[in-house]
Amino acid sequence: MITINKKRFKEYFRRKMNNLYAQTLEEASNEELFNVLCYVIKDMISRDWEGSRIYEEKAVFYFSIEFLLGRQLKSNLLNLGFEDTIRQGLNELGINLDEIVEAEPDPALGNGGLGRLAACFLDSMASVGISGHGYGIRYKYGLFEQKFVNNSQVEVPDNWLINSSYSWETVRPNRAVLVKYEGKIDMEEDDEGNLRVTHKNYIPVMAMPYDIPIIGYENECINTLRIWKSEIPTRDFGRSSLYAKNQAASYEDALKYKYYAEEISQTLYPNDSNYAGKLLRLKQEYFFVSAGIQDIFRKCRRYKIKPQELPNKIAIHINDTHPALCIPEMMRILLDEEGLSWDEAWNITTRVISYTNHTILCEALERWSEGIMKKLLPRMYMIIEEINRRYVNALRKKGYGEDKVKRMAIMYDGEIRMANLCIVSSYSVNGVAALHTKLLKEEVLKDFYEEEPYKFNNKTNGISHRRWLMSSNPELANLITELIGNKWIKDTAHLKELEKFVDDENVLNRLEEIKFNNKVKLANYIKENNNISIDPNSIFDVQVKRLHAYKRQLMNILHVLALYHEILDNMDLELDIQPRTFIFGAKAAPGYYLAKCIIKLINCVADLVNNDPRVKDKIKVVFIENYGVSLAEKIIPAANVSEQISTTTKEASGTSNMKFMMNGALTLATLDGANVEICQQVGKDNMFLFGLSAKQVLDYDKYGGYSSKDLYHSNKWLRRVVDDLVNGFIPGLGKEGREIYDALITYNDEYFVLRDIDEYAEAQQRISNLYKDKIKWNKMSLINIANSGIFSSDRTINEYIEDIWFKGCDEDVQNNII
Ligand code: 7GP
Repeated sequence: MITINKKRFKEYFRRKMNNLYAQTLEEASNEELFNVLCYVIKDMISRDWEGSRIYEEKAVFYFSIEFLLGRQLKSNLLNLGFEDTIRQGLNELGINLDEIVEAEPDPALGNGGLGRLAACFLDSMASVGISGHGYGIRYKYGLFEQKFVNNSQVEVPDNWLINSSYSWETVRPNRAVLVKYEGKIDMEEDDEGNLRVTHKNYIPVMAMPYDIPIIGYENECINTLRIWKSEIPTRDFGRSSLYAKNQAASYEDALKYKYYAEEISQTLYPNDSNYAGKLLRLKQEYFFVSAGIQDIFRKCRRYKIKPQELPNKIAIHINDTHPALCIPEMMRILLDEEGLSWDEAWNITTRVISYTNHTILCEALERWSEGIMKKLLPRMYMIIEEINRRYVNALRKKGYGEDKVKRMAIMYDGEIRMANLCIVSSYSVNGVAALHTKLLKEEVLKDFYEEEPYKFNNKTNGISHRRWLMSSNPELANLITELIGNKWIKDTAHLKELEKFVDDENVLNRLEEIKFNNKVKLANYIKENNNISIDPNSIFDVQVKRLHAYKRQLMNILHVLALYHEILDNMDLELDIQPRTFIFGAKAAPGYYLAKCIIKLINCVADLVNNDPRVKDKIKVVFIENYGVSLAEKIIPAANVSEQISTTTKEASGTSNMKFMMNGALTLATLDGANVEICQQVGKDNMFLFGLSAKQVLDYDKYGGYSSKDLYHSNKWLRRVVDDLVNGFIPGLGKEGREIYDALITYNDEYFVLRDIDEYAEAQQRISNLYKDKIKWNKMSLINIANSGIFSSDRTINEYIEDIWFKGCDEDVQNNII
C-alpha cells in the first residue's frame, strides 16, 4: 500500500525542487512546481508500477491511434488517495494545489469520442485491477488549438511538449524497436525446404517508447500507456541500421531521411469520424501497430510464453480499424519469425484479436488503395492478399453469388476494406451502444452477421465516474457520499439508492445549490475568457462535442434565431421567456468547410443576440473557444440541459450524454445512440425527447420521400430563419450563410434538420415551462444522477473482460469460414 506522510512529503518536495532546478520553492514557476510534484508522485509509485509489469493473469493490450487523456494530476491524486494530504502539505509551503493543476499541459492526443473512450478505458482497466495496457502514438502536436478570428475558426498548432518532455512519461531507450517500410520481400527455400522470408532494402524507422503510468483507484494497480515516438535509428539493430549509413550518403539525403522518420509521429490527424486516406496516416498506423506487436512478442519471449499459448495469455483489442494492421503484423511474426504454418498462425491470431466499431458513417470507413499498401508495406500486403484469397474462396465454395462475395471481400476494386479485414479476423466484433450494434447486425454488416452471428456483441460505452464526477464535481460527489455512504465509488450501481431522497426537499435544494455554485464558477470563467456576462440564474443549455453536420449544432442555433425573432416580435407583450444561456463548444476538422461555416454562424448569431438591448438578456449565446477535456471538466458540472440532438442512427453512442446525466443535467435528445439506454434508465418523463425514429430515418434513406423545400415553403417560421442565412439579417455572415442554405435547401438537408426542428422547438418549450417548477426540475435531476451508475466505464470494462477478453474464443466457433 502506498502511503503518504505530510511532513515527509514536504521535505521531499523541497529536496526534489532543489535536485531538479537548483532553486527554492519561492523562486519556482507553477510549471516547475507541477513538474516537481509529478516527479515526487512518480517516485512514490515506482515500486508498484514495476511490479505490475509481471503477469499473473491474462494481459490485455488496447491499441488505439488516439488517447485523449486530459490532465493527469488531479485524477492521479484522487486514485492514490493523496489529494487531501498533498493539498494541505502544499498549503503549508505556501503553494495552492489548484494553481499547479492548471499548469499541467493537457495532452490532446485524440479528436473526440473515440480517443476519450480509450482514456476512460485505461482508467477503468487499472481501477478494476486487470493488467490492461494501451499502445498509441506520442504525437509531437496534439489536436490543434482553436482560436476565433473575426468569428471564424483558426487552427494553431498544439505544442504541448513545449519543454520537449512531459513529466508523467518515462522514456525507455532499451525497449526501442525497428519498424520497416517499403523495400521488397524475398522468399527463398532453405535446404530443408522451409520458406524463408526476408525483407530487403527497407527504410528503417526507430520507435522509441514513452511510458505513462495509469493508476487504479485505491488498489495499487498501475498499468502503462506506452506511446511511441518515431526517430531515425540511433542504436544498433543489427544489419538494419546499415540503411542509415549507406543510404544517407549526402547531407541532403540524411536530412530527408530524418524528416521521413520524424514526420510519422509529428501530428495527430484532426479528423473525427472521417477518413482521409493519406499515405502518412497509413505510416502512422503501421508504426504503432508494428512497434506494439513486436513489444508484446518480446515480453512473451521473456516470460517464455509459447506462441500456441498466446490466446490464453493475452488479448489484443483494436479500437476501430486504425490498428487493423495488428492482424497481418501478428501473422507476419508468427510466420516469418516463429516459423509457424499459415493455419497455426491464423488459428492463434484470430483467437487473440477483438475489434470495436465506432461509427456507421460511410465517410469514416477506412479503405486503403492496394497500390499504396503494396509499396509502403509489402509484407502486410502479401498477408492481407492471402487472407482475402482464402476468404473469397470459402465464400464461393458456399455457393454465394458474386454480388454477395463482392460486398464481403476484403480486397475489391483496387481497395482494401479495413472493416472487413477486422471482422473476418477477429473473434469478437462489438458496437458501442444497443441501437448501434443492432444497426451493425441488421443493416451495415448484415452479410457478416448472417455468416458468423456469434462474433457480434454490444458493449455500451461508459465514462470514468472518477474523473467526470468525483474529480470535476467534488461538491456533488461529497453530497452523494453523505447521503448513501461511499460504496458507490467502487460500484456505481449503488447510486440508485439516491432515489430514496426524491421527495426530500432539503436534498433537492442542496442539489440546486451545488449546481448553482458550479454555474457561478463557469460564469466567472466565461467572463474572464470570453468577456461575456452570463446570469447563473438562467438555464445553462449546453452542446459541447465535435462540430459535425450529423450532430446538428445547426438545429440548435436556428432555434435560437427563432427565439430571437419571437422576442423582437413581441416586445410590447414582455414575453414570459425563461432566461437561457446557450453554450457551445466545438472544434471543426480544418478541412470541413460546412462545419466551419456553422461555427461562423453561431458566433455571428451570438454577437447579434448578445448585443441587442431589446433582448434584455433573456437569451445569451456563448461559444467557448478551444473545447477540450479540461474545459469539459468545467462546463459539464454547470449544465442544466444536455443537448444530444444527432440525426437518429448517426451517433453510434455518444459519451458526453452520460457525463451530463451523471452531473444532474436533463437530456434533450433524439432516440439515438446511448440516449436510448439513458431513456431506459430514467424513463421518458425524465428527459425531453423529440425527432424522427431510427426506422423513419432508415426508410427515408432507403425509399426517399423527404423534401426540405416543401417544408421550407409550408412552414413560416422555418422559412424566416432559413432566409436569415442569406438576406443580410445576421451581420458578419457572408458566403458561409449561402453554404448552409444550400446544404439545407438545395441539397435536401441530408441530416433532417428542418424535418425535426419543429418538434425540437416544442421540446425546448417544455423545458422552459418545467424550469419554473424548481422542485420538479430538481427531482428529475436527482433521478438522472441516481440512474447514471450503469454508464460508468467500470461496468463497460467488466463486460469486455467477461464476454470478450477473458472469455476468449473457443476453437470450435472460430474461423469456420476459412
Ligand atoms: C465516436 C462516435 O461518433 C461516438 O458516438 C462514440 O460515442 C465514440 O466514438 C466512442 O465510441 N466515433 C469517433 O470518434 C470516430 O469514429 C474516428 O473517430 C477517428
